[in-house]
Order: sequence, then structure tokens, then C-alpha cells
Amino acid sequence: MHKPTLNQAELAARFRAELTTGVGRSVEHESAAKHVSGEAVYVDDRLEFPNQLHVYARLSERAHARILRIDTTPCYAVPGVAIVITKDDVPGQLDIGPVVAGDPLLADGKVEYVGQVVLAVAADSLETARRAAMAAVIEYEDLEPVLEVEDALRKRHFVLDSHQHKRGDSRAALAGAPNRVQGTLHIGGQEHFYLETQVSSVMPTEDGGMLVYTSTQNPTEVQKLVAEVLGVPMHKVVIDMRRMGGGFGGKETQAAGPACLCAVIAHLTGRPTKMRLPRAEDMQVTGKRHPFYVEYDVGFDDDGLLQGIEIELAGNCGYSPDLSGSIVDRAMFHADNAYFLADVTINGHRCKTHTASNTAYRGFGGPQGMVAIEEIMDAVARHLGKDPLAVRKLNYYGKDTRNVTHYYQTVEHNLLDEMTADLEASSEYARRREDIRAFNAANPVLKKGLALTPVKFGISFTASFLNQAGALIHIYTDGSIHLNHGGTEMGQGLNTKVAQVVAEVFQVDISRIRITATNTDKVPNTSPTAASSGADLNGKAAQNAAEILKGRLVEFLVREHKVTPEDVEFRNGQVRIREHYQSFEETVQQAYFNQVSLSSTGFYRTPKIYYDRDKARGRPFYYFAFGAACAEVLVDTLTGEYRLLRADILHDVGASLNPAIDIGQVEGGFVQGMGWLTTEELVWNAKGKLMTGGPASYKIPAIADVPTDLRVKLVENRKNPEDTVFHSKAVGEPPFMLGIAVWCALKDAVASLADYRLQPRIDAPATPERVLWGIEQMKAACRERTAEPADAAQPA
Ligand code: MTE
Ligand code: QUE
Ligand code: MOS
Repeated sequence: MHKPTLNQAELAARFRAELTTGVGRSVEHESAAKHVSGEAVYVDDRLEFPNQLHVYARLSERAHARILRIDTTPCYAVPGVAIVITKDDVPGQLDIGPVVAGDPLLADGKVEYVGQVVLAVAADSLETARRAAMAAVIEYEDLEPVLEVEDALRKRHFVLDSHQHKRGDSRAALAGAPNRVQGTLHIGGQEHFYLETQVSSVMPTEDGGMLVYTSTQNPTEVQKLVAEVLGVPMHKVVIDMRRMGGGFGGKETQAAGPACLCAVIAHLTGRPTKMRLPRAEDMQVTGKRHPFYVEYDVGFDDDGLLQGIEIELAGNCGYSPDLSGSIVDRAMFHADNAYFLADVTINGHRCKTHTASNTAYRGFGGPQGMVAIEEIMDAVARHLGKDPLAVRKLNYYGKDTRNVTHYYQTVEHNLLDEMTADLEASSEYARRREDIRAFNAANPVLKKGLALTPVKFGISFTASFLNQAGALIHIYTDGSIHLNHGGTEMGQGLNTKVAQVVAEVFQVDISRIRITATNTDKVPNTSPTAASSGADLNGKAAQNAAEILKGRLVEFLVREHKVTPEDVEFRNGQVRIREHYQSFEETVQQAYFNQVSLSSTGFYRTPKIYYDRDKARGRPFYYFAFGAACAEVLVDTLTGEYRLLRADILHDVGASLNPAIDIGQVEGGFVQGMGWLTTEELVWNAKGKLMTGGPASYKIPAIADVPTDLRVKLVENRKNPEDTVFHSKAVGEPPFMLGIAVWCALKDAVASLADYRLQPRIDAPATPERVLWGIEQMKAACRERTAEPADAAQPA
């Protein structure tokens, strides 16, 4: 408060300058420097509590078995062991299923996958806990496991009931169509590979309370589940979550297990307790993206316009429901991607296999539904000998007709026609298509492929009640601002964006605003930070809180200066009251001395959305985010190896809250999507054990897999027509599906071997092996066509 006071002219000059850290600016990520220097504190970096216990879980070695006997006495022979817990030691409820029951915290008489937690040991070091856990004796009686999704589908071995979206009469439309193609496809799962594995650190507090530091996208749910396993009310449990080292959906439900194990042990021992899963254990215990098996039957005219379509989507849910109800729903909601499906029936199945319980992963089932329809677009194009892009554009949703989805939501403000035209031009699609045909004709071994694919992604939780958020703002007497909201920071820049929103409302520099850990005793009853809705929901809630406070300040100034609200203006750290200027902090101090409350909550709920699941009709999504990607690949037909040469991306984020962060999300999402569909292959052995249990055998994209020529642009001058936070659009998940272009480009390169007349069967991920098999299919088909193989004209 001893800053030099500025005179009116100086204050007025500042007032006229622009705020540089509000919305729409590329403000740097709030933790950027700390991420780089290593100073950012994650749960495992916290100073350890004195007397802290470390937990190691003993995992099931069987995919499906009855537990005959557990003997934990050998564990206690290891010095340093404090306690060993099995399901009988849980004081409250055993099940931690997020939506419906099915996930026992510790195995309950049987095991249902290799990696299920059977018992947990707490000791004074992790190594001691591990040795003791391995000393326990567990006797099993094996039961028959179901390991394949197709097998589960045939047996109708489901975790939840199947569901249908239907419009018109697909049977009749298929029967009447001049062309018809049927096919099947396997789509692989995906390991989240967040850099920070699942971790919780728990401190028992007064009156049987628990303070839980945990890496979760869903603090409120961890709070609820910790309370339930302890058998105490939620008000005894506080969750504190500063940041995650990545979540990607993997910490939406599955962070709860370690938190609950720690809480039970802390409750029983009275000691602070920490559990961090080593990478190999994290990969065995936790669920992944759902693999899907797809069957389709499509009828179309001679131009490739779809007339009737039936799609069966069978999600491999693993052993329990987790979020699979909503995930398979989202796959069904996105089985149209950008296309009008005319007469359509889509069935979604939630197959139960004896593997880890698959869970949320960027896109939440949407990517799998979209891969299915993009495979169908390619199949239609190959059948007719047309360029797949022409078939895609022909089937795009219309502006005034053919614009209603199979769940009866009208697609409004569709940008895909103009975005596709833009990208087609800027990527020089037509010229490169010709160049590639010439290259392929001239090169017998190396083949290039090109694909341009669209993305339309529905924004909102389809479980409508989740579309709500809260915030809490305190202004202190020095004019500094403390901000909390219900969302969680996982690297996506949510805290930065929400702070920009508050900076914009108060017209103060972002350095004045501090966001601290997401905490259940500051903002209660929060939804998971998921469905890309973090900034949409929490940004609006924070805006609401800030506007309430600003309203109080204006009201006070109006009273004090006997002016009207129109006479008061906040700008760039200053406040103008008619011709008088004063700083924001001075205003705050005056308000405080005049007994004005400087703290407020804020709240937001998404308008307009509703959905009747029984009728499968409604408006589940507030709006759609759009994108398009054009990928060019080079394939070695002798080995199946390939490279992505170039990618052009155009993505729609409405009026960007932060272009630098949004471009980062687009690049990261694209590369993660490409990894899913190319090199990231999960392999289980015949007994249901995951064999790709670490980075040595599971290949996520590295920097060398990112094309040297990567051109990312955000759509300009297209603010969200809906009343979202400063007319921005969600960006977290939609760019993930841009990676589909790479998979389609690989199929395009392979299809060139049969003169683009045959669709190679290349399941996802298109690993080099699968690409090679696709090449062999094309070569065999050409040989069968005898005398005139497609590449006979080429030099041998
Ligand atoms: N970006 C980073 N860096 N780390 C993450 O874990 N998760 C993605 C996406 N982008 C993720 C990310 C997923 S799955 C979602 S749903 C959104 O971020 C969640 O954040 P938002 O809603 O604030 O965009
Ligand atoms: C997208 C999502 C989620 C979703 C629906 C979406 C999601 C999520 C849930 C969900 C559904 C029912 C519940 C619940 C959560 O639905 O992440 O607790 O009871 O958790 O379209 O990302
Ligand atoms: Mo993202 S899969 O909705 O956490």
C-alpha cells in the first residue's frame, strides 16, 4: 500500500490502454515455467508426513477364479509391516462403482481380471510393502474366462443392457439400395499413459476425518467413495487436488481405488498413508479406452449417398460397468460423425470380458463410433472407385434439410462445408492427390496415401445433470484475488483460462489472480472435469461469481459517488467513475471500509439441453465442435513400415479463450489420436494377462513420429453462436479424432495397390504388421483377378 500514487492523468492513461491478459490472449500456462523446471508439485512430490505408511497392492494372477483361501500371516513376518487389509477390513461399503455397483475395492470372494486388487499391505517403505504383499498366500479355483469381445457379444455376456438409436426403416432402405456393402472391424483400446501414475496421500484428521491429496479428475466422487468405504458422512472427507500429470479420462473414476485403500488403512492405523502405483502395476490394474468390435451393413446410390445403414457397436467394457453405459452411448451418438444417415439403426452393446474395467479416455467412446463410420465411408468409396473425400462431402449434414441426427438433434451452425473447402484449398488436396497417383504409379515399393477427414463432436455430458459447475472468489483488501472452481487442472490449461475469464470481468492483470488447489470444502458437488466441458462450465461459474462481486463494487461506487451504473467502468486495472479515475485496489479498499462483502460463489448450468434416453431423442449436446485434418503418409510395401509426412489441420474453437493453449490441445490431441490408431497396440496373452505392460512394449508416439510438416490453424471469426463463455468452444477432446485422417491415409496408400478399387481390411491400430497384412490382401486380390493385376502396368 506504499506504492507511489498516480495522478489522474496517469491513471487515465492506464485506463485507456488495453488489458493484455484477458480472454482471447495467448497467456502462458499458469504452471509453464514450473513444468519445465520441475518445480510443479505433484502428489508424490509433497513433503512426506512423519510416520507415513506406503501401500503396495497384491494383484490377481488369474483372469477369473474363485478365491479359496487368503493367508496374510507371512506378510507380518516382514519387519516394518503395519497392516494387511482384505475386503473384510473395509469398515463401510466395499463397492466403489461410480454409477452402478460392480467394483469391489478389494476382491470379494472371486477375481475377474489379472491385475485386480486382492489385498493391500502398508509398511514403512514401498519396498517392504511389496515384499510383504508378495509373501501372502492366495489359493484360487479357476473359472472359465471370457476374453474376446466377439465371444462376449455372441454369448450376450454384458455388463449393462444394450441400447438402440433408430430412425426410419433401415431394413427396407438396405433392401432397396442399388449398392450394398457389409463388413466388420476391430478397433483397439488405448492405455492412458499419463506421465504421473495413480497416486493418493491421505492424512487422518480430527473426529475421524480424512484429508486426501489425490490426482483425480473427479474430486467430489473420490470424496463420496472415501466417505462410503469408511462409513462416514461426506463432510468428514476433504479432497485436495492441485494438478495432475495428465488424466486423459483415466483419472475420472479410477483414481478412487488408491484413495480409498489409503483412507481405509489410515482409518485403521491412525497413520498418514500414501499409495503410488508403479507404472507396471498401473497398467495392469486400471482400465483403458474401450476396444470395439463393429459390424455394419450399408446401402447407397451410385454416387455414394447413403440410403440405409445398420451398425452394431460392441464395446469391450472389461469386467465391470464403470462408465461404460455413457461411453457406449457416446459411441452411438458419434456413429454419424459428420454425415446424415437417412434410414438408420444403431445398436450399442456393453460386452463383459475378464479384463480391467475400461473407462473414460479422451473422446469417451466418440472416437470409436467415428472410426466405424469413417471405415464405412472408405468402403463405399472403394466400392464405387471414387475419391473418399468426394463420398464424405456428399454425405455431410445439410444446412436446411438432411440436418437432423439419428437421435433427433438438429445440427445447427455446421461449419464443415466451409472448413473442408478451406482445408482442401490450403492443403492443396487435389494437386497432391494427382501427384500421389503419379508417385504410386512410378514406385513399385513405396506408396503414398492421402486422406482428409472431418470431425463433429457433441459438447455436453450426455447425462444432463452433470452439466453444472461452481466457483468461489475472494477479493482481499490489497486487491489481490483468490479463485477456486470445481474443475481440475491436468495440463490442459483450465486454470489459466478460468483466471483469464476473471481477469476479463474485473479488468485486472492475471498476475493479480491466484488459483489454488481444487478442494471439496471450497467448491462442493462438482462434476468430473471431463467431456471437454471444464472451461465451458467452470469458466461460466467463475464469470458468474466475478460479475456478482463486480456488481457489488459498482453498486457501492454508485452510492458513494451519487452516479449511475453507466458512469462506472472497469478497465485495465483502473476504475473510471465519470471523469474520476482510481485503481482497482483503491476501489476494493474503499468497499471493504464500507462493509461490502468481497467474497462470492458462482454457479452455472448449461441451458437448452435435454435428452430422453428411453425414447433416444432430444438435444443432448449444447453445440458441436468441428475440425478437419488432411494427412499424407508414405508406406514401405515390403515391410509395412510407414511415416506421416505432412498433416494440415483446421479446427474450430469458436472465439478462442487462449489461442496458444488451444493450438497445444489440437496438436496434442491429434498426435494422441494418431498413436491410438497406429502404433499403440495392447496385447493380452491367452490367460488374459496384459503383455504390453510398459513403454518397452507399448509404443506411444514420440517426437520423431510428429510430422516435420504440421500445419495447425484455428478457424477465425467464427465465435460460438451459443452463449458459451465469451463465445468460445470446448477444445479438450475434439482434436483427438483428427488422428483418424492418418489411419485413413494408410488405408489409402494400401488401396493404391488395387487401383483404389478394394478396401483393405486394416483393423485399428494400423501397426506395421497390420499394414503389411493389408498389402498382402491387395496383392492376393490382384493375383486372383488374374491376367490384369492392378499394378501390371508398373515397372516390375
Ligand atoms: N490435455 C492435457 N495436457 N492433459 C490431459 O489429461 N485430458 C483431455 C483434454 N486435454 C487432457 C488434456 C480430456 S480427456 C479432457 S475431457 C479435457 O482435456 C478436460 O479438460 P477441459 O474440459 O478443461 O478441456
Ligand atoms: C461424456 C462424458 C461423461 C459422461 C457423458 C458424456 C463422463 C461421465 C459421465 C457420467 C454419467 C453418469 C453418471 C456419472 C458420470 O457421463 O465423463 O457419475 O452417473 O463421468 O457424454 O465425459
Ligand atoms: Mo475426458 S475422457 O472426458 O476425461
